[in-house]
Amino acid sequence: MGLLVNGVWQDKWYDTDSTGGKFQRADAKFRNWVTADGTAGPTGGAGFRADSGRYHLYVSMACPWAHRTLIFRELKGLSDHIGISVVHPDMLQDGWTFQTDDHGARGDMLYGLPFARDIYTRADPTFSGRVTVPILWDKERGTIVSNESSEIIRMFNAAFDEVTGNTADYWPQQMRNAIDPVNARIYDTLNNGVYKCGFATSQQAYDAAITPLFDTLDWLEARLADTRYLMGDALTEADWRLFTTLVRFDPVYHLHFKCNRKRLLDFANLWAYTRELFQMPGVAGTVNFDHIIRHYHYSHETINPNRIIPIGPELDFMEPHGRS
Ligand SMILES: N[C@@H](CCC(=O)N[C@@H](CS)C(=O)NCC(=O)O)C(=O)O
Repeated sequence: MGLLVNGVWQDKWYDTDSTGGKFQRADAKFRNWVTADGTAGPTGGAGFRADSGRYHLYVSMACPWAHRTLIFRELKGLSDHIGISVVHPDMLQDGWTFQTDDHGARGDMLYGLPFARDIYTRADPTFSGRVTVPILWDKERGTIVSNESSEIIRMFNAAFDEVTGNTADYWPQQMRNAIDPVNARIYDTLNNGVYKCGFATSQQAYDAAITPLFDTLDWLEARLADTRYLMGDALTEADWRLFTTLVRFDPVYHLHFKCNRKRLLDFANLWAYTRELFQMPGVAGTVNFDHIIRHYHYSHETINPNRIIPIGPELDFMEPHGRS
């Protein structure tokens, strides 16, 4: 685990000394947008037109943020148009690597580089910051388009529609004002909330994160008693952003991140909803429990110094969900 400083790798865990034990996630630094015609998006520069075969996605199958982009690649019919490389689940002193020895990681499919940090320095030899996944890479310009998953899924949602003919819309214009605040609460207290609990290095920091996390789960459980999806009958990006955290909850966050007041299994609506999303076409293939369970428990030495991989709960995501 580490970061680049002026293009040079430094092996360092997150700094929680300066924040009273709180984990604070740094903002992603590459914020360009692929658009249908290559005009600039909301941030960054122009010149990233949606073409088949031009872009490549670097992901970890363990990572909930990368997982969102993999789901959108499936839902939007992009798998023949955007290639992927999968990092090895163990993230140790070199950060994410393209090691290929086990677990089905097949290395850097574009350049055969050893480390994910090499992708960052290829884009910017003096890059400073954390080397995170997902990374959306432009093969034509030889640079990173974006390393922000919430923006990559919005690009995938719309920019390639003329390439694929797939016009399914998970962020419809008329629902954006309703979706955005739901996303914001789920991001702060749950998607990122599990990390705030798990990476806390003081009791106070953990206490401040754990109560809002379970308040949000209670709120979602009540909401899903009345509606099929978060926004009613329409399945939107809000559901997929929530799903990647829920699917990891019992196998990882409950034990490893100490989010253990209840299990996902104890929330009848949320558990059935998670199963429904899991069972949608193309989604199960994006969920790799071997990488998920292995990555967190093996990589986080400060939390699990002996790197023992727990057996994990028995969960049947294919059990009929009964929601309609
Ligand atoms: N804002 C980013 C966050 C991505 C992120 O933090 N990914 C984690 C993996 S789950 C990572 O690569 N962490 C490496 C590090 O922080 O050094 C996004 O949503 O795309």
